[in-house]
Amino acid sequence: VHPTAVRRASPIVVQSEHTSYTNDHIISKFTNRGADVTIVEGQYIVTPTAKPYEFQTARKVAKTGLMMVGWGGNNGSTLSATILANRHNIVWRTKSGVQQPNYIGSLLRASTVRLGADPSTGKDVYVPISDVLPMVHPNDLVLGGWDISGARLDEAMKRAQVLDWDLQRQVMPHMAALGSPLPSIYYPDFIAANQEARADNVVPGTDKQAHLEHLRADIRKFKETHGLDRVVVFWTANTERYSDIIPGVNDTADNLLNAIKASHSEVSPSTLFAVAAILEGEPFVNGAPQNTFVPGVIELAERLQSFIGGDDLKSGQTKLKSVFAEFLVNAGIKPLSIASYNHLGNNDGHNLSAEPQFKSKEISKSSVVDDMVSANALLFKPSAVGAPAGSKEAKGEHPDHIVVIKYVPAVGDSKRAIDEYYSEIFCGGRSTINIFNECEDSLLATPLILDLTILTELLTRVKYRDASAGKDFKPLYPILSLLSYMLKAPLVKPGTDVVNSLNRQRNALETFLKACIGLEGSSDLLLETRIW
Ligand code: NAI
Ligand code: DG6
Repeated sequence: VHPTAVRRASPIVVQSEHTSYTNDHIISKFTNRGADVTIVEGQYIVTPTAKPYEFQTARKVAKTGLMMVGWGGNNGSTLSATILANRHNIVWRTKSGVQQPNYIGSLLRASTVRLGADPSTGKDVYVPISDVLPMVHPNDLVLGGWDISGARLDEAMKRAQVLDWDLQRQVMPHMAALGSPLPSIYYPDFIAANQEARADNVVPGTDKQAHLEHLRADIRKFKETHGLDRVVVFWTANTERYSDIIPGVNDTADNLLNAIKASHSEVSPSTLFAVAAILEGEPFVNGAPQNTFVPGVIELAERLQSFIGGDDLKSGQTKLKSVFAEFLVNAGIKPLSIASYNHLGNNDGHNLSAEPQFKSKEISKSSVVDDMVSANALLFKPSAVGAPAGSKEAKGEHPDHIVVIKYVPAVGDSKRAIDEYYSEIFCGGRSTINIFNECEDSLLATPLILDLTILTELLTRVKYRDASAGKDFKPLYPILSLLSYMLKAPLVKPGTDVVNSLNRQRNALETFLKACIGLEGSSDLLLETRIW
């Protein structure tokens, strides 16, 4: 491709032997550097490794639809209204003045990466992350989805009580034009009984195979009606209870498909949606904490090479925890206990006031410090080999960690969260740090749904090959762990470690995006500033 054509079509042009551009693709060479470490008689023997890869990214952004499960909820309606406000450039009055629509809180649309330095000034050059590779713009997403509540989108937005009235008032006709969510699958046993009154828009019957076919037809129809290349199916519906993992039912892909045929009671609505998306070859992202991805779903996604990502949006309290706990442990300070409380009064809080649904959330909120703790054996005794299973020694040392959520209707969507970090410091000293934060829950969550959708679409366009073996390009592994930054309990390739550290998650993503244009990952070495 002629360099001028590249320049016109792309905000960044990499001039290097590692990067080439065609009309259809960006192709890059990347060396994955690491180290093999073995311990021999107490000594670490380290062998640096370097493996060459090539990435091929399709340049044409897919015309993308976002089908939300739970479209009429706080997140679904807020996301729709804010996209419409941005698309139609609606400005509104608040008590503090005139407010412009924006995408603040979106990693992709509102944060930057360092590309390098300007040789004439030596100053760093930063670009929006969304400029690194071609990505869908949130304003261009085609919106749709399902909800067990049939409220039209304008009514749903009003019910959510998240957005300023002047914005609601102006965006109302656009929201009304979106219509009502499609009828959804409602198995009352999976969400709190207090949600029953909402369920006036459900697909009739109890035949789960028929329900699966129904959802697949919905996805196909949405795709056809809007002429879409890609549909991301996104669970932003109520948190479900955990499904039991039962051998013969949901432990393998075939067993799960048979369990759906037999309308087995342990197949949840979210699992059914995931299976429908996978069978349609469209990505599915789980924004809630339940174990939608039972082993059978993962096997099915692998078998059909269909992308999945989850679990549970990491918006406020937990995001801060993944930064703060890492700060303590990496500073050589030993957290002894982390006590997290929050209360909120929206419908999510109402659903979570039931014990089985709270349990799902408690699990996803609790796992977030595990990797930081296990990375520091100087502070926390690792699990003892040979210790009785389930014993304290087998689990290894860990800070006490509790999570409490209470439903307080009066505060609505404005969540209040309190965290106490109680730590051991130098020579037996103690430090207590308390953090209180208050935020509009859905306004933190909404940009994450956008980031997850946009990244997911991008990752379906990236292929790789092992350059040393001269193989053909193939898609990435179906579990998109590169989405981890936005997720509380990241789903990863079975057998690989979960990374919870927010900094490491961002670094992984940034390094990957840069690798796709043939640039090395970010180094803060800045050697030129440290030598003569
Ligand atoms: P919400 O309760 O306002 O909305 C959920 C919607 O899902 C409701 O409209 C409900 O009618 C619908 N629903 C329930 N079961 C359904 C089904 N089977 N099919 C289709 N629709 C169904 O909740 P919100 O605040 O929008 O949150 C959505 C989910 O995202 C929850 O699971 C929540 O735990 C999770 N989440 C929210 C975060 C936030 O900060 N707002 C952050 C992390 C996760
Ligand atoms: C109560 O914690 C409600 C939850 O759904 C949260 O608002 C949501 O999971 C966000 O959690 P966090 O811990 O990231 O703020």
